[in-house]
Amino acid sequence: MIVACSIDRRFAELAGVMLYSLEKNGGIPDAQVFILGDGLRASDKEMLQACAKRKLCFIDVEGDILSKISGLKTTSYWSRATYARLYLPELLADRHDRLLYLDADTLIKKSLAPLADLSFEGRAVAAVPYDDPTRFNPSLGREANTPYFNAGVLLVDIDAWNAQDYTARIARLLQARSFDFLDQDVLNLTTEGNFVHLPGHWNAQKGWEDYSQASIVHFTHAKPNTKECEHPEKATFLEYRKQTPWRSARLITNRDRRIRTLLLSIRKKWQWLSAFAR
Ligand SMILES: [Mn+2]
Repeated sequence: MIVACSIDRRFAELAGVMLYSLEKNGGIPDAQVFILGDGLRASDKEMLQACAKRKLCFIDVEGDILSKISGLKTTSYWSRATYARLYLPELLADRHDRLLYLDADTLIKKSLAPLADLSFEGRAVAAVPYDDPTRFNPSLGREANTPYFNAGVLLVDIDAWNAQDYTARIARLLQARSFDFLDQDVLNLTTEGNFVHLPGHWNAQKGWEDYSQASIVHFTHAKPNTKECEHPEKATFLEYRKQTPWRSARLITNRDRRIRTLLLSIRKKWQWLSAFAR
């Protein structure tokens, strides 16, 4: 099994703690771990590597991948890193393996080994469906009860994905229109409700009743490195964080985040302008 996470600098801290939790509790020491990074500095990569026991494989979002996604709409929430991950199964086509995509805002609490054995039943992806898909489907112009999954924990059968040309279908959708839940909407449209339904403990989101039963906790709302987060698993996050280079990082406030996002967008515009001038 291959594990992958796609981030820009703002998510390095969360990704670092996620990686630490993966090493501590994930139980898949032989899995190769890819970090798709948009604008990560050498120092970010060193800090991320310090969270892991195994050697991480960094892929920079540039060149070929970047040319595929440049021109697509990005916002402070939907970064280029979000798009880049959609190209991973194509990039790893020769691996004939399964790919576990994890959001940076997840925490691994129990062994992931069962996911390495799970049967895809001929489908290309496995994910945790929302109890109520009706809030997502209408804007996608499809039947309200079509199963719809959260894309923060996504298991992909690389061969089946490529056999069904998902990457090309995704690229066409992204060019054709905009979406409320970008990559998640696009992934759901592409699979057309035809995915393996994983039990909720593989992606325990806000409102999950008992986090001691969760295999993967997903901080879908306030992030655990922020002041305002009141998530029951924030304490676990902070405990794990003590074992990473972010051990003494300050908890982020709303104001910090606005400033960071602004600086990042200025930097990106600057890069774009200077590329254009060349
Ligand atoms: Mn997430």
